[in-house]
Amino acid sequence: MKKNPMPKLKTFHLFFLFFFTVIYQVYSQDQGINFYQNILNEITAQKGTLTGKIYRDVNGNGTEDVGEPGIENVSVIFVDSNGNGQTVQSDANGNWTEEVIAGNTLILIDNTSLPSGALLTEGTEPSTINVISGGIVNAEKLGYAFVGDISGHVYYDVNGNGIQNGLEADMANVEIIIEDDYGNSQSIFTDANGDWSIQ
Ligand SMILES: [Ca+2]
Ligand SMILES: [Ca+2]
Repeated sequence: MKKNPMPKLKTFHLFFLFFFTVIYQVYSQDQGINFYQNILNEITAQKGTLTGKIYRDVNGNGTEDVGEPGIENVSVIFVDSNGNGQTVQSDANGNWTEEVIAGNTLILIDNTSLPSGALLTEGTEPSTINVISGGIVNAEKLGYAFVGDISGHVYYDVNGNGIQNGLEADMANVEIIIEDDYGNSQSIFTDANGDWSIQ
C-alpha cells in the first residue's frame, strides 16, 4: 500500500506555524514588530528633500540683509509623516538639507543649540511643511537677533589713574549714546550713582 505523504507535510507546516507564532509573540511583546515595520516603512517610503537656512539678523529687521551671517551647528529636528524623528545640523553658512519621507513634516529647532540670547525675528518655529515625493522643498528661512545687555559706570577720575578712588564722585545724568554697526542708536542717562544699562 502506498504511503500518504500528507501527514508528513502537515507536521512540517505546523512546525513553521509554531516557529513564526513564537517569533511574533516575542517581537510584539517588546514592540519589535513596530520597530521592524517602521524600518520597512522607511525603506519603501517615497522621499523628498527639505532645505532651509538659519541666519543672524544682526539689525533685527526680520529680513536677511547683505553681510548678515548664517548660524552654524543649529540642530534642526524633523518629525516625518510616520511619526519618526531625525535631526540635521546647519553648516558654516547656516544652510541645512535633509531627506525625509514625503508628506507633512514638522520642523523644530533645538533651542539649546542656538547661541544664547537668540530671538526669532523671521519665520515660524515650529512649522509644518508638505514634502513632495522626489521633490526639493524650501522650508521657511529663520532669522534670529541676539539680545544682549551692556552696562557701565561714569565717574570723575580726578587724578586720571583709570580707577575710581575714594573721594572721586559718581557722574549722574550723563547721556550715553550706543550705536551699532548698522547705524541704529539708542541713548540713556546715567542714574544718581553714575550707572547705566541698556538692552
Ligand atoms: Ca536683517
Ligand atoms: Ca582715580
